[in-house]
Amino acid sequence: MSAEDGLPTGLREQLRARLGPKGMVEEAGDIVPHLSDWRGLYHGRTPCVLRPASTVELAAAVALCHAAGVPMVPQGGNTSMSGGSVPDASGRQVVVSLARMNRLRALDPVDMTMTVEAGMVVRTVQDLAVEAGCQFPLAFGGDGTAMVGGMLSTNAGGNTTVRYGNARELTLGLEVVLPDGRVIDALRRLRKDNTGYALRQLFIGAEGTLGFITAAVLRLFPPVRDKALALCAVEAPEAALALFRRFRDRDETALRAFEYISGSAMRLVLERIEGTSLPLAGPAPHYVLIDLAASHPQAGLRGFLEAVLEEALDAGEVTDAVVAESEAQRQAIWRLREETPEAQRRAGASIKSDVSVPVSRVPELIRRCFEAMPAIVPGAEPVAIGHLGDGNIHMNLQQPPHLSAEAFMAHAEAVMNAVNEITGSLGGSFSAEHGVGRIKVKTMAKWRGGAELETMRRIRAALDPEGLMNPDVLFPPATGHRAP
Ligand code: 2HG
Ligand code: ZN
Repeated sequence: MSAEDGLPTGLREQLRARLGPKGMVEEAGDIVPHLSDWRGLYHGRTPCVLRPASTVELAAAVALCHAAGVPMVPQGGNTSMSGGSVPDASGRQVVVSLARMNRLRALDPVDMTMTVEAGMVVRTVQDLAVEAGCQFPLAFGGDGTAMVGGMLSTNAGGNTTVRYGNARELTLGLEVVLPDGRVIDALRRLRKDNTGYALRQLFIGAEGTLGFITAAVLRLFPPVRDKALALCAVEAPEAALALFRRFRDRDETALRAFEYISGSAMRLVLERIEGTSLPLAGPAPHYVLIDLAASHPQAGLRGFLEAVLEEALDAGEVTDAVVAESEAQRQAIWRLREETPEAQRRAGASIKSDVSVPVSRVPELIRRCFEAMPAIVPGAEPVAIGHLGDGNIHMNLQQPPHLSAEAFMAHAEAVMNAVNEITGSLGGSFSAEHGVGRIKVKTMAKWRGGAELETMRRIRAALDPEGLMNPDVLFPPATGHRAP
């Protein structure tokens, strides 16, 4: 190994020869964007960024790195909320960007499937599906930058889980480059395929610890031909849950998203994001965004939405509501929800917890966390948004003006632990959709320790005995007993 190079002798030349000039980023300035995460929590180093153009090229590069014992960090759009896609500070971990592998391999509107490469941006998947007269329903705030590989490696959920499930439920087949460079080609577009272990489900959500997802067969659905959307003011989290139950009971097939926005989140967006305004009579303690969609062009969703809202107003669940009158207003209302993370970023540092509980426990989660978080950092305001319909709330705390970002972030662990304790007591999960990444490896030991984590370690050891794949995510360092 040459010290300043960070790579074992000869490997750089071998990689150059295999990947060509476009396949490697070596200039320090060009490497920089690959070294930090979106939230600015982690800053690492890497000897180079590999940018293979095909599965064959990637497999060859991985085999070379594997033979040389070089750790690899897969990277797509680099939008991880948990620090899952950047290298550590050692300067030994090679970043492998999937960005050039962004082709559409097949789209079949009869089978309702789309075979895409890992570097395709999720928004492009959505757009191509619409062009073909279908839809790919998975949607989340970062989908204009995030790529298919990251979407699958974190089992992304987002806004439409209530109707369509997570990335897992939307994937029929996968192609994977294993840590030693061998390729699993399981790009089958079958709804029934009982041939042993569902291996694809192992790689989905593995955060790159078991290999590189290079392509996937995604499920498509009939297009949205009728839709309706409302923003509602509600007095209490219990009312938001009651409203969700009302809509689900009247027609659960109509719900496409049922989102929660705390009064504090809405205020931050209105203050920090240009061009936003509240389309209601005045501010409220909590808000709910209801998005309905159907493939039938005359599903009558607008009338249905108004009728159910009328009932909810009579029942006191809703205090004010607006129904979108145009596509522009619809988008403006969605922006009020989707811009919260950006508004939080502009307002300073934030301590984030991405938790889920059974949907019945959401009000208790909100109440208890809103009390517990400021008790740890007096003066700091809880800011919560989330996907109420599937029980996933982003329970965040905003940096108060009287504390520096550093002094505030020193409380991060205590705040996240408090939220996790409450979540755990309600039968929930400390990571709903953002993954474990680096930020929650310790939490993993506490909440998934014992046989569950041990089984994951064994699976990992079977596929990657040297621990070369994304070494710093998911697993807490093994302690004491013999762990594989
Ligand atoms: C969302 O739902 C994202 O907007 C980000 O998952 C949540 O910033 C957050 O806490
Ligand atoms: Zn989310």
